[in-house]
Amino acid sequence: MRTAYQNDTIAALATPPGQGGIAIVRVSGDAARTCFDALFRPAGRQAPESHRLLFGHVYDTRGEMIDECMGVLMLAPRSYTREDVAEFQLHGGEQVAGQVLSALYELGVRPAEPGEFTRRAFLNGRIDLSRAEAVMRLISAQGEQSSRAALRQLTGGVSAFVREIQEQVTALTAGVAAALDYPEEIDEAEAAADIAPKARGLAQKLLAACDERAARLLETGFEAVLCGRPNVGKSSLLNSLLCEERAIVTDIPGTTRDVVRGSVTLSGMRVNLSDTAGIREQAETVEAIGVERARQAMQSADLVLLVLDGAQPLTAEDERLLRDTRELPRVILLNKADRGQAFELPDALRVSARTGQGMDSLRELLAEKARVRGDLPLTGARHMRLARQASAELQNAAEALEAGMALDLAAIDLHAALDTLGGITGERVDEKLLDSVFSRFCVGK
Ligand SMILES: Nc1nc2c(ncn2[C@@H]2O[C@H](COP(=O)(O)OP(=O)(O)OP(=O)(O)O)[C@@H](O)[C@H]2O)c(=O)[nH]1
Ligand SMILES: [Mg+2]
Repeated sequence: MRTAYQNDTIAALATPPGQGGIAIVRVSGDAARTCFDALFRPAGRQAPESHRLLFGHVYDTRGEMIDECMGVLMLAPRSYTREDVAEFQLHGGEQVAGQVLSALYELGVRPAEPGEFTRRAFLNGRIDLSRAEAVMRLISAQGEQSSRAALRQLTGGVSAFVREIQEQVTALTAGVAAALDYPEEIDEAEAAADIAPKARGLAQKLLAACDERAARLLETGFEAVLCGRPNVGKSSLLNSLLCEERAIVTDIPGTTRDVVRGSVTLSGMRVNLSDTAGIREQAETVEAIGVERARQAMQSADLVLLVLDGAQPLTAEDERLLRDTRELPRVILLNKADRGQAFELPDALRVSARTGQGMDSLRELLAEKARVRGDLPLTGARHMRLARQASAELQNAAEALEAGMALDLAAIDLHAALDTLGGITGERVDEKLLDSVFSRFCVGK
């Protein structure tokens, strides 16, 4: 673990910028305590003691009062960064926080870079890299399910899974080393026959742990696209699902020209809905572009909601859309159920954007389709990339052993896999990786 970084003292606003109830300025580093003593005066002459929230006032370096505030000192190592940390909880508003930060800068503190507090927590060994990333995912989580996944990662789900595999790979390397060191006692072919299937099993376990689709859904949400010919009620359905008048609704066919988007959270999952231009052949220029966009949106959707007017007989355009979407993941909605039913279609859901009929079933269906397994060991893109690489290396080791190649060749692959796995938890990382992980954080975290 590298700890020889510049242990200067950093500060940043830890709450979101702009207006708010309170603004927290966080300071971390060797000078945190002296800065705290210099700027904060507790009421009632209480001596600042670690981990005790105190009421008082904060002053600038000339002794002018900036604000009434709460102050807390968290001395190393019991702090977020494992360094001395001070926090000022100020009245919300950038002005006050800005003045406190300026005072700190005058005392020699420097502004923190994005993610620098968490980076220090990592460098000081308080959390491993996968947990640091979990902190970031928790901050940016878009729905309850993604925040739960991030929390699982934060509490060590990824680390535990990876450590277990690392231990088993280490055991395999020990087996190979023993066979190499004691050729008289251990038969090489027997050792190879024992180790190869185990390496293969671990390779498969790693692959099975990567679920790219689930990761994407947790990160950005489930994409559902409303499509159909003009005037069937796509925009009305979007508005009804979003519970707001997002898209323009008129009785003129061809009202929607562009893709209109909105998001809802259903059973803790973020569902992104797109309303599209009604699809018809004889559309004029602007509308034709909209139709093209609608077709593109359909192709990349997790689910196509094909809307038909259930109160009118199917048109040639409807028939064509039914054919065109047959291979796509789709659900057929027969809208305008309040106006009666002109035809039957198996597996179609009867709804009415006007009366709300069937809308609860539609929400349930969307939630069901968007659900992801709750026990995924790996959901971060970086983790999955490394897990796939380690899996391939284990696979190579197995193949080398099965092909009867020298054991030390397999040993090279096994060590490579260990290295790769170490990259997930951050045991083996370089500065560039740290920069790329932490630069995605916000300042103050
Ligand atoms: N009776 C009834 N009318 C509806 C229903 N849903 C939509 N409408 C009406 O149908 C007309 C078209 O609705 P839109 O939501 O604009 O239809 P669209 O599919 O978005 O149309 P384009 O944007 O032109 O493709 C409007 O007059 C709506 O009020 C419904 O469930 N029942
Ligand atoms: Mg529309």
